[in-house]
Amino acid sequence: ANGKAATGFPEKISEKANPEANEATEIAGNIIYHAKYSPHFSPLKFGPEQALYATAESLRDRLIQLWNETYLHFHKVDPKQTYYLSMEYLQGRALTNAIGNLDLQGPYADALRKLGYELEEIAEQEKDAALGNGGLGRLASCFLDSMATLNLPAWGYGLRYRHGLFKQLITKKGQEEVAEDWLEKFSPWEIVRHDVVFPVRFFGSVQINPDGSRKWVGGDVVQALAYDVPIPGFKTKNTISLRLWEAKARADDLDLFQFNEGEYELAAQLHSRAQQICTVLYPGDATENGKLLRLKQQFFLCSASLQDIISRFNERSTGEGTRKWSEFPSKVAVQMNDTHPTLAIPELMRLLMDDNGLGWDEAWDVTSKTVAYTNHTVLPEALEKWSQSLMWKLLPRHMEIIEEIDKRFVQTIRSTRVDLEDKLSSLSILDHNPQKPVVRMANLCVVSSHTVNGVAQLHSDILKDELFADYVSIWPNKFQNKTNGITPRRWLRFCSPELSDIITKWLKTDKWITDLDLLTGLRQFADNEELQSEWASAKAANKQRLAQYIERVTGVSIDPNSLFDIQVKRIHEYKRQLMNILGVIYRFKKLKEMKPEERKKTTPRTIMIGGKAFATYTNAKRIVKLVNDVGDVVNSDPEVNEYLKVVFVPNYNVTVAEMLIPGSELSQHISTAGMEASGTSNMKFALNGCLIIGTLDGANVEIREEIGEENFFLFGATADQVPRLRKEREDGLFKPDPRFEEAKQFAKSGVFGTYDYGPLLDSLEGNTGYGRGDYFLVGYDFASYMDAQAKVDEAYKDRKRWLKMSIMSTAGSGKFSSDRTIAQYAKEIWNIEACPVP
Ligand code: NBG
Repeated sequence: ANGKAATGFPEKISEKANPEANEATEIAGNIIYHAKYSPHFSPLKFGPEQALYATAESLRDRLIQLWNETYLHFHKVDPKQTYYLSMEYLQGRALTNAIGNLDLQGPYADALRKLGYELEEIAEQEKDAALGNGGLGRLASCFLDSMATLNLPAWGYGLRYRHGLFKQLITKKGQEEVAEDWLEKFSPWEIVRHDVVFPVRFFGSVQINPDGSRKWVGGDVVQALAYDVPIPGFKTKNTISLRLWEAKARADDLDLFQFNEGEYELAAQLHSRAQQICTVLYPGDATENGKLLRLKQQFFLCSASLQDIISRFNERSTGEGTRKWSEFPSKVAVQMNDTHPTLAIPELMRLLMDDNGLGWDEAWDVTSKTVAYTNHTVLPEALEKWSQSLMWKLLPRHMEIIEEIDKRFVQTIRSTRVDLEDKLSSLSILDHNPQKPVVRMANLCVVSSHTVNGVAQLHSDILKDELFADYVSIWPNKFQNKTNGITPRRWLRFCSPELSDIITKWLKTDKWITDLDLLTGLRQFADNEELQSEWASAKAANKQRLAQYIERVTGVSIDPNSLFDIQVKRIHEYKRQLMNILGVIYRFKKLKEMKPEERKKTTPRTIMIGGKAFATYTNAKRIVKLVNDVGDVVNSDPEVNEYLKVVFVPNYNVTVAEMLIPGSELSQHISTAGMEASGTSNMKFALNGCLIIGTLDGANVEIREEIGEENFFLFGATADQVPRLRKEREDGLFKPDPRFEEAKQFAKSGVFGTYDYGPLLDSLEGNTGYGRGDYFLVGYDFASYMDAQAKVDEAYKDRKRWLKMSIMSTAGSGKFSSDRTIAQYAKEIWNIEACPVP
């Protein structure tokens, strides 16, 4: 259906702008209206792409209406509002989600059919908004969906990156990165707010006024311009905002004189410097320039968002003079998603003191009652530390404030906690190490926030017992756990409609979509043959769809009757994709050694691995290459490829996940215990009836508790054993399992091509000069991993048992709704309440 003529619109449908259209003919009329009068393309064609934009714009009308109603309602009621600050959002596609949340699925499908299209075909045209890296960004997006659905007065703030996360190409060389271009044409979902503009300063100096007050002056000033992405709640009017900032120069920043002299680049240098800020997500930070740019991005987000928050606080004051600043924390909660938005702390202090005349104590009281911090990792390399000299250069006034916060903190500890004196060098915010003086952002967050939380119980315990243990002794009540969650709308209702319908049928209600604990009602039917057979056919349909997708993007044809085993996530050594592929290598070798009759008794498997490696992370890129090389050999081996296929799924993103997860049967969450803060794809897989093979790490622990240990393939060391095992490995006391040695040898033997895997595989040795000496304990866990895999093969042969386990997985996943997570944040951290639009 491409290139339908716009002149061929059905005559009976009258074109009409109509934000309230909710039946098929009206909707079709609204779509035609947009195709004709918001034209973005030449007028004669109405191809799938044109249809996407016109359809999106018809929805946008409705979203704008709901957004306005929500805004006005919040304005009138003036509730306490939460602002979620995040450098990342992984929104994915928006069309299906908007139609689903507005409950207009049927009418939209009919409307498009009248215009000659299937809704799915149109939805396929949309690009992912990938303004994030991985779990942390997708979590932020799930949270927005839940905030809107729960009618909470809450907004997200982020940056409008011109290019989101890179597109991954797989070539002979392995992973190659290409710039992604989600705004190539434009995004139909964003609304530019030309009246919401704030100045953001960089560099400059601190001026001391005669009255002793201080002011940040000079330097470069860029403008932050707001773009709102409406976030509809599920079956509610409430529609909130993801406000994304774009950096712009001011008109008079163009040096007309220079321009007319022919010095075009010089004349526009302020413009181009402003533009750099939002050009890409996570610019490389190996160079000084790269670091400076990242710090600019972080500050830009914080400064623009806080100015906006403060202006809304003032605007909502109820007429009788201006508001008292002491009221601020009862109207505003700021949540920092990891340490990236830490600069919100000194920026709020600065705005309160220097622009609004508050004294230190008053400003500190307001700030520390307003901000809260979520930690998302204990990996030392991910705990941000910024060079003090860079900070002094870019943000001189903020460094003064940070020094003062640190000084006061140290003084308080010295005078009240002599026992902590020798811990002060690690507790303080500023690290004065003469080689490399830095600001420890996590410490600044802990000292300044009223609440600090981890993202799964085990992770929160590690924060309290290890990373932040000394702070706990100072502020025992500051630390909380908020186990992550995922939105059941996108991750079940919309991505697997077949399974959803079965669940609704058996539970006799679709209320589970907003009350996910109701899924426990499936437990009583887990053995029921009728449910099992419906369940199996929904899974089979999803597998079929996935197999077609895999063939289309990789050319590899996979058997829909084989066990679909998936590991998708960022490629990182601690996530141990290397252990997975070593297991595959071992399996391949054994299959090769078997007689044909023996092979027939094995469980055929298709192993899919996907994920992006950070562009400069060499070992991660080697892993990608190894998976691809193994796949090439295995998939073309006529003896075994009936029993084993290995596929690297390219360019993993939200949309690809929506295809993979419903078709999965086994998924791997196999990080070294203690290293994966939570994981969230584990929740999505379990919710879709996929069984998990995993370690006792992150949220795996709680998932296993909820779905029952008999429904989880557990292996590996526990977090508390890890330090001892690392030590043993270092001391040469570790005796490897023969299977581990055999797999490594085979990998090195050249069967998988000529690429030199030496450096990668050597990282698994305990005693090389390479460095970490199997820091991630692949060697130690390999034996129990292979044993667990053997149990998987056995369990899969028993179809009834497998289906029961699958149903039990879904039935036990209620806890992992982000509605539950967000309700807890709202009550236990933000102190906000629902504010439904009447
Ligand atoms: C990631 C963790 C995941 C966790 C997500 C969301 C960072 C810094 N952390 O385990 O690695 O699920 O955050 O909390 O990206």
